This record gives sequence, structure tokens and C-alpha cells, in this order.
Amino acid sequence: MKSVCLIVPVVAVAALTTLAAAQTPQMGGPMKHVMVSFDSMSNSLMAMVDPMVPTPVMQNYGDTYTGNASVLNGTMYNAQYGWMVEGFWAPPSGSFLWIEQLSATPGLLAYSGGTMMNQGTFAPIFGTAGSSSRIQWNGGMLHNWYAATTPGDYIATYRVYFGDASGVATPGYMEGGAMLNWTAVPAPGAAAVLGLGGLLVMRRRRA
Ligand SMILES: [Cu+2]
Repeated sequence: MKSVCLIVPVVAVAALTTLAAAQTPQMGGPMKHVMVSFDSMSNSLMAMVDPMVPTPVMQNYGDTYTGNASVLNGTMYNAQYGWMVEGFWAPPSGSFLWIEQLSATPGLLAYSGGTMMNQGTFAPIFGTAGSSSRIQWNGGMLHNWYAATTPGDYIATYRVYFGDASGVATPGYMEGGAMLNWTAVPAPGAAAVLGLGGLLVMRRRRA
């Protein structure tokens, strides 16, 4: 066994960049659902974060995304958290489900998502880029995109509640609460590769 190092010319790097542009953002791991249930006896909403899936990791895969997904370019991101309705119930007449972000670690960015079949609009939400701190939720599985540009631990807290069309809470109902957390880790070497005029490739050959 011996290792061979070779420098691939800049042309090849350009080709790789083009290839990466065709990629779509990835969830980053298994789905971690926030199950939202309603107890009609106490008129209470409850939110329960799946404890079985470990803390999601926001990563930069070194890819370049096009269109609306380009908001994730250059960030560490993750979409494992998914809001889901548990059981069969509906908001009271004239009310809607709302998810409001109550607090978040500075630097946490959020963009509107969907399912993996429909990745969503990537519109800024939860205060990102001056957006509203709350979103109306239709109750379908919702995996929003979270991103950061600084490595570290991130936490965000939410309330889920019934409200009118403008988000004013419906009297007589208790809200649910959830805390989400992530760790943002830099991809080793991703930035270094971009800084080189060529790409260093390691190949292994059998002697
Ligand atoms: Cu899901």
C-alpha cells in the first residue's frame, strides 16, 4: 500500500463546483419530531420533542445551492426538527395553529421548510432578517431550516398556540412549549480547499 498525492488543475476544481451547484440541501440526520397534541379535557396544547434522536448537528457540506435554497450557502445548517400533529383534532372554530419563537441564541437563522419531498420556500422566519417571530402552521409535517455561521451550541424556545388570523391568542386555551437545540460544527478542511489554487487529492493504490 502506498499513498500518491497529486495536484488537480484549477479546471477540475471549476468542474467540481459546477457539480456541487446541482445539489439540494440535506436534512442532516434522522427526523427529530416535535409532536404537538391537544387535550380537549383541559383545552391544552402540548409539544413533545422526540428524545430518541440525538442533538442535531448543523454542518456545512461545502455545497452551493441555487434558487431560494441559496440562503444556506456558506452556513452550517440542519432541518432534522419537524413539527407534527399527533392525534385527530383541529383548532377551535375561527382559530389557527401558530408557532412563535420566544428566544434564540444570537446568530441562529431560520428559514421556512417543508418535508423532504417539498423543501419549502426558504423564506426567513422566526425573526431572521427582520421577519415575524411567529408563523401560522397548517399542521402538516414541517421541517424548517436552521443555520448558523459561527460554530457552537444553539438553543431556541417556542410556544405553539391557537390564535386568530393575525396570531392573537384565542382565549381559554393553554399553549404548548418546546425547546430545540443544535450544535454547529465547521466542516474540517472545507474552507481550506477553497483557499487553494488547486485541489489536493489523496489516492491509495495497491502496490
Ligand atoms: Cu418529519
